[in-house]
Amino acid sequence: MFLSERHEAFRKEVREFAEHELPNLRIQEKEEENVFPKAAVELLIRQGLTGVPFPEKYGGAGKDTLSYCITVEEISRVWGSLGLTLAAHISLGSYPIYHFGTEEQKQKYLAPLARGEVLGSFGLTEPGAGSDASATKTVAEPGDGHYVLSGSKNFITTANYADTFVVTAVTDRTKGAKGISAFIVERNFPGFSIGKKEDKLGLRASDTATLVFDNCQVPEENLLGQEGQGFKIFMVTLDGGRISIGAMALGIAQASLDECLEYVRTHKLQDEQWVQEKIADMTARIQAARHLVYHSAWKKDAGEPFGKESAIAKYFASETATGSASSAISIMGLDGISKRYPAERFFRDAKLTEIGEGTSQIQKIVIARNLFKERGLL
Ligand code: COS
Repeated sequence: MFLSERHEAFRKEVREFAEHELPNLRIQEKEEENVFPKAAVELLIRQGLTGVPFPEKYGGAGKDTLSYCITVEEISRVWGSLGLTLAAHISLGSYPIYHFGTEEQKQKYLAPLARGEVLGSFGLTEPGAGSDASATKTVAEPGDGHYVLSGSKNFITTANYADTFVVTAVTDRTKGAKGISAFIVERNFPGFSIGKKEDKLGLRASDTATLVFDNCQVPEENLLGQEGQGFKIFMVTLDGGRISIGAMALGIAQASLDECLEYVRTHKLQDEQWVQEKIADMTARIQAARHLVYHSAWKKDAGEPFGKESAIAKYFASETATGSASSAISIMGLDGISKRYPAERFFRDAKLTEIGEGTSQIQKIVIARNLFKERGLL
């Protein structure tokens, strides 16, 4: 895909930052020890990457979605956990406030998020509401000037380190998806706490934990959008978020290929036809995935519907990431599974991209439903 000089220059800048600054932070150790990369987040803030796609008047960098994709791709190429932390902060923790928030909410919450003064998080998933996102059990009862939230959310990215949480809760049980509302919750609201931290297969330095609402008092003015609009707000947010998971998958896939090429060079495997076949396959799929991810970003920036394209991009890029990471290990043999090389980390990290922000199966539902709607079948 043809990128403008401006985008190429931005990629160069982010790549140099990621390649030179991040490896000093002992990535492998942090991953093994399950430790959140605070120092790396500080570097993202210093580099001005915490609000890439938001206007400058809200503390952002005023760039487009394509630049944001490039950012997540290049960071994830070096450190998947940091790429995920950034993607969750921007696409999930900040974007719904930017798109659906009042001017007051944007000034109060979005600006500090975009400037990196605080981190954002997003609470949708519950023990009984994963793929079936409208099965939310967390409730929000209206009180005197506030709502009272009760329930819990699980597998929430950056739960222990975020200050602002955008969450869903049921305000009217009789209305199904249309009875769900969205709220902005601050970490220090009474009745809100963080529960169990997950110990994960991959992306171990990214923080994942449970949110607990025990009669949590949320001021009325922290309702995001209108009552009953929460499910749509979250679906629209996920349409955009899936572009960034596609970009993250692309970064991991590219990292696997780059690692493999270095191994082929040092082990003189260039003449092996089976190696050529695997490398060719990885290269073709990565190139196709890159076109799909950038195309969905371009559609979003052009103001066109992009939900089908982002689902296609996420589906294809995430399966490309797991496939590339697996092929890299096959080429490297036992070295591929050794902790002496990062290939095994890419393999473990890639799997989340097929699951988070909607599994591959969910992406296929979204793709088919959108297509049916376009063709008048639904
Ligand atoms: N944009 C705007 N509105 C949307 C939408 C979107 N992308 N997707 C759904 N809606 C609307 C529908 O139009 C419908 O409203 P109307 O009744 O006014 O037409 C309403 O939301 C309900 O939609 P639908 O009937 O399609 O909902 P389903 O319960 O069938 O769920 C899926 C649809 C499966 C696509 C949804 O539950 C989903 O995305 N699940 C995966 C959730 C996920 O990604 N979780 C990851 C964890 S968060 S990191």
